[in-house]
Amino acid sequence: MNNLLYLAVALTVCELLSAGAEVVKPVEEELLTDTNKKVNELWINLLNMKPTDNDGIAYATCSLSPSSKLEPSEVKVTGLVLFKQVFPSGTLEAIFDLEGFPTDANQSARAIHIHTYGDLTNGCDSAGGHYNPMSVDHPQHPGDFGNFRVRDGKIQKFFANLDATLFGPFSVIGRSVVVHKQADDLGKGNNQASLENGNAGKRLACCIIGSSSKNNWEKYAQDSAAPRNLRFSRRVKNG
Ligand SMILES: [Cu+2]
Ligand SMILES: [Zn+2]
Repeated sequence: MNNLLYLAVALTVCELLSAGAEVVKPVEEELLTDTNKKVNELWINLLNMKPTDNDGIAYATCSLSPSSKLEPSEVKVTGLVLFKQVFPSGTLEAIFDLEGFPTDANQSARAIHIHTYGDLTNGCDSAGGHYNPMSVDHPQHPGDFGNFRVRDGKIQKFFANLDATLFGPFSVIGRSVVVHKQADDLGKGNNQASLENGNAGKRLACCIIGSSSKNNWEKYAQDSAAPRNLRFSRRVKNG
């Protein structure tokens, strides 16, 4: 009789334990999922990463004007630089569409960079040096776009894979794009300035990079006047 009683008690305890386990497990899982979600949200908010519009795609527009510090005899460069990047790890795409350069052949290539400040109160001169969040030498800065060839007074270029980003703590939104009078020596000039700015000379034109809707980008993607290699890349993508 005693043995039967022990068995009954043991069975009841087992049942209670397993019932308890069934109750505890989902609660623990829910807690974990909840904690994960909260930590993720915290990171996203902290880094201000997730764009809330455009289906997670960030767009930026920079509308170039000639530097107010230029001599009257200098060329007046205007135009647009457009950026597009898909959240969170897509590479940065950019369209450069600039005009106002001399139209004669044998033009020097022109350097274009992202500079630190979106401050143009003293023309392009108040934009600071190259944006350099990792304290590295030129031309390893995220906005070292290199040299651009001038054709018929214009620069038109599409890039699909740039190093700069529109997301996170190193976003270039609010910083500036500067177009220079000369070519970039790409760090090979054998002096300190070469490792800071590529000796690209006077700042001809600049703009502040601002968040934008997709309108400008989409207009270009459909426009026959879009940079030649953008049209080419579209043809390739569309198959
Ligand atoms: Cu520059
Ligand atoms: Zn640089």
